[in-house]
Amino acid sequence: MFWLPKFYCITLIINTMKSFKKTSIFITFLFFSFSIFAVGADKKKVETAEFTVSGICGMCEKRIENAALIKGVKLAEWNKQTQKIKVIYSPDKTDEKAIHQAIAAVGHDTEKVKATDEAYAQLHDCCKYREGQEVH
Ligand SMILES: [Cu+2]
Repeated sequence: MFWLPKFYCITLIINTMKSFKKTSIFITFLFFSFSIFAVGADKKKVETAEFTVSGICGMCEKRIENAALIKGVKLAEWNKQTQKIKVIYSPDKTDEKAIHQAIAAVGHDTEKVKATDEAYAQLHDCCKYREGQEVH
């Protein structure tokens, strides 16, 4: 019976190859998860800030959010009821102060930067929040 050891030998080779395949799949998987982790760590370099911005209507919302979306800002969401804006930005490209200034430049006061009278005067009449108008 010469075929038996041969058979075992082949089975052994196949099994070794199978486990090698599994190992290489595992190693490949490990490698990819590390690269994904590395990319994820890189992309995680963002900061979130929330501060008060004065405004009263949907037009204000668009104006404030557009102004806040300067380079490096990934998300800007202003809520007229709470008067708060939430921004997500990359601290490598910009900072919170720059966002305050950009919003003030289009006529809206923030809790740190007041809009100039000139910028405020450019606002639409229904957006004149300093006149004691209700949020609408
Ligand atoms: Cu408005």
